[in-house]
Amino acid sequence: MTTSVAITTPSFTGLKASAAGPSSVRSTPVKAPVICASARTIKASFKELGLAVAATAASAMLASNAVAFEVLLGGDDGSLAFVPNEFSIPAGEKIVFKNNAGFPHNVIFEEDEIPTGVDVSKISMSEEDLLNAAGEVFSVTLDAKGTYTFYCSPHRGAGMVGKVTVN
Ligand SMILES: [Cu+2]
Repeated sequence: MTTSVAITTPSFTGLKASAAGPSSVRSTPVKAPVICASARTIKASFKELGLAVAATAASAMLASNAVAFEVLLGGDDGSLAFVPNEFSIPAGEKIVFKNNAGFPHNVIFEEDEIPTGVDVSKISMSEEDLLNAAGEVFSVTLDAKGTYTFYCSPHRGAGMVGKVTVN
């Protein structure tokens, strides 16, 4: 479900504009569908963007259900990890895994560590499938409530594992 409303989801450009001066933020429309490009939470981004924009974006997002939770693949410090590696989201909210550093990465859910009835192949990348370039994303929406464990197959041994709780 999308909307014709131009969703002013924060982007890197938007955040920079915001730092430069609040007046320029309003004129930074970002076309839908948009994922939050920042590693920060939406809430944190709103804080930076200012209340006026936040209110507009929030209502547009609620109306369009365009909220996405971003998880970075590889930490800025070079760690082979999901950032964050443990988080909670509402059922139906999109998770966007984004290649950040130390790639290639992928995202595989543990077959026996996801809610009963969920088809692991429908929410995972395949083992051979890899995100090779910076900024590449894998998105998944989890509808069943419960706890899910996932890992990156190239870096599982290095501890690149994560856990999401869907409420
Ligand atoms: Cu990895």
